[in-house]
Amino acid sequence: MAFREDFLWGGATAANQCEGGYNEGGRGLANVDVLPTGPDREAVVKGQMKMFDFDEEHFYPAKTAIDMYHRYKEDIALFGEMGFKTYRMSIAWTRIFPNGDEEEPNEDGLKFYEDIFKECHKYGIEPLVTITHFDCPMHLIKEYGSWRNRKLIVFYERFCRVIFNRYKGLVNYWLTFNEINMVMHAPFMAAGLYIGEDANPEQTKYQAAHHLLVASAIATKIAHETDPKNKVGCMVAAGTHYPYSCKPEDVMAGKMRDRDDYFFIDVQSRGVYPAYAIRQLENEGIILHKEEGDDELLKNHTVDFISFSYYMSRVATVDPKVAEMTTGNIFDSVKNPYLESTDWGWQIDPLGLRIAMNDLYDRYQKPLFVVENGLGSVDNPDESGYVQDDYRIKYMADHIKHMKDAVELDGIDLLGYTSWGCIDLVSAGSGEMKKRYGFIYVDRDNEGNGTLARSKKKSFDWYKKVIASNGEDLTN
Ligand code: P53
Repeated sequence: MAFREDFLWGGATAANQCEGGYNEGGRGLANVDVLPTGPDREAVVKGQMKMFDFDEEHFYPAKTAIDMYHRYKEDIALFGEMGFKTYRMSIAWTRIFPNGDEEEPNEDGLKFYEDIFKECHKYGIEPLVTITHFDCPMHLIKEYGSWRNRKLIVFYERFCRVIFNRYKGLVNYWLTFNEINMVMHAPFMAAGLYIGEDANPEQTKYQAAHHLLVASAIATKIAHETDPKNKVGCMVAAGTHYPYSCKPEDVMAGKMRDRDDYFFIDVQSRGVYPAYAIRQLENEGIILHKEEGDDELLKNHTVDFISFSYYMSRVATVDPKVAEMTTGNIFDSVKNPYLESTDWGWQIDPLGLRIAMNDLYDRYQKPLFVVENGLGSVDNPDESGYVQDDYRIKYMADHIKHMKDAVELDGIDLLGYTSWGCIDLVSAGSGEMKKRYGFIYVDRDNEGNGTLARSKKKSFDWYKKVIASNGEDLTN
C-alpha cells in the first residue's frame, strides 16, 4: 500500500476566509478583514495602498465570509461524513487577543475554538492548526508597525503560550505561519506590513522575516515544552521553478527563484541562515538587526515536518524575449507552453507536485505534509442546485496519483493531504466567492448575495471514496 495506515486525509480552510462574525464574541479587527474585493485589492494586499479600516466604497468579503462562525457544527458534520481524518484550520489571533497586546486572552474566543476542536474529535477528526494564516491584529499594525517591530515576537509568543496550554490534549499538529514566504510578495495580506512610504521595502520585509522566523522558533520551543506529543511544521508556498530552456543561465535563474522560497524553510528546518541568503543580504545592503540569542533559538528549535501548498510549478528565464507571463497569481511566472491553465490562469501541473515533493524531501529529509492543493474554478449548479464538478475530480485525482508515486516510487515520508477550501470560501488572492475549491457548495456570490446554504457537489462522494480506500481508488 502506498500511503501509511494513519495517513491524514482531510481538507483545509483559514479563519478569515470562512468564519465571518468579524465583530462577534469580542473579536478585534485584523489586516485580513480590511482587504476589499475589486481592483484596489492587489495594491492593498501588496502593502502599496493604505487600508486600515473599512470604508463606504468597498465590499469586504471577510466580514461574513461563509458564516462558519455560526455554522461550524453543520460543516464539521459534513467533513465527518466524508471521512476526514484531519481538518486544517486556523485560529483568528484577534478572537483570542482582540488588540494583540493585552495581558489576558478573551475567553469567548478561546471557548469558540475549544468547541470546534471537540466537535472535530466527535468524528475522529484530528485538528491541524495554523496559528496564523496571514492575520495580524489591526491594533498591532497601527501602534507598532506590525512585524517590522520586534515587539510582535513577544505578542505572538503570548498568543502561542495561551493556545498551547488551553488546547493541550485537543490539538497536536501545529503550523506556525501560513505560506511564510508570502511576506515578500504580499506583505500587507501576509504580515500586516504597509510599506507604501518605506525608503527600502526589501530591508523592511527581511527584517520582518527575521522576526517571523524567530517567533516561529519560539513557538516550536513552547509547543514541545507544553506537550511532547506536539508536532510543529513550517509552511511554504511551494512549486519548483523550471528553467525555460536548457541554457545554463536559465537553469541558474530557476535555482535563484527557488531560493527565494527555500530561504524561510532553510532557516526553520536546518536552523541557520543559508550561505546564499547571508551573501544576498550583504550584496543588497540589507542589515538585519538580530539580538543575542536569536541564532541559538533558530538553531535549537527546528520544525518536525515540512508542510506546503502546491498549486502549480513556475518557470524562470534570463531571456527578456520570453515575455509571456501567467496572470492571476501573486507569484508571477513565465508561461509554460506545455501546461493548461485554470479559469484564473494558474497552470495545471500534477507531476509538478511529485517534483516539488522530491525537491523538499531531498533538501530537508523530514516528513512532508501537503496542506493545500486544489482547483479554484467557476461552478454552475444545475436546476436542482447540484454541481457536477468532474473537472475538479480530474484535477485532484491527477495530483493524488503523482503524490502517490512520490511515496511509492520515491520513498517519501508523507504525513497527509488536506485539499484547499474543502468547503467553498472566499479567495485570498481575488476576494471572490466565485473562485470555488470545495466539495461542499455554498450559496453565496461575489457581492454577498445568497442563502449561505451548503450542498454536496459530485466531488464530495468521490473524495469520500478516496479516503475510504486510503487513496487506492481514484476513479470517478
Ligand atoms: P486563492 C496565491 C495567492 C494568494 C494566496 O488561493 C495563495 C496563493 C497560492 O500560493 O496562497 C494560498 O484563494 C493561501 C490560501 C489561499 C489559497 O492559496 O487566491 O494559503 O489562503 O486561499 C488559494 O485562489
